Amino acid sequence: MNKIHPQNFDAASFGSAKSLFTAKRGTIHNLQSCHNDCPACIPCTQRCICVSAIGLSVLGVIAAVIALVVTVGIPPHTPVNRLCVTSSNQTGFLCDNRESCIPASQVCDTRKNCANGEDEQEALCGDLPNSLPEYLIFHCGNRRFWIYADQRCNGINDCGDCSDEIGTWASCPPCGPQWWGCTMVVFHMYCTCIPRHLCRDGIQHCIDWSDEYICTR
Ligand SMILES: [Ca+2]
Ligand SMILES: [Ca+2]
Repeated sequence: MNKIHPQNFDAASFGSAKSLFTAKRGTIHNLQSCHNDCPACIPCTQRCICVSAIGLSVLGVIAAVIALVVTVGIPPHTPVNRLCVTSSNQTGFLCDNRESCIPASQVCDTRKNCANGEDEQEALCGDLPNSLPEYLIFHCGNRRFWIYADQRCNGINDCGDCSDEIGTWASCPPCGPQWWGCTMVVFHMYCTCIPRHLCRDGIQHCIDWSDEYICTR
């Protein structure tokens, strides 16, 4: 015997109604949760609350960054390569502002020569000379000693053995017009060139006395 089914019964509709009921229950639950989390946010769903919260957070961060930039200014970018040449043609260190080029010997001398003091930062000065970039250093003939790169070929015997002035590695040019060339000097401060203002000053600087008998200021 065939069973008689209700003529107006539709399984799909039943499923939809069940889904709708479930969805409505979920909506009610979400609204309650929404109300609990944010009483001022009615009507909205839980998703709206989450999206709104994230949106507000992002806007807050953006506003804070803008306020910081306006107040403090745009922070300078650290130069990738700090090697530079000073106005006096010396090897130098480029500051964060990318404009100031300080002589190598002003790095890690305990004075802040760059505006932000980046020439005295721990990363550079913590383990001298190993913590310094190689371009800031000149290794003397005696490898136990080192000087700053701008002390090479400056006329002064910084290494103590003149390897920074007359050594092969120094490769210095001949004495400039403000200097007088000796074959060898008496005092240890200079190597082969002495400042011309020391010529004929009554004190022997060159071994051959040329600074007192030949040199002219
Ligand atoms: Ca310094
Ligand atoms: Ca020197």
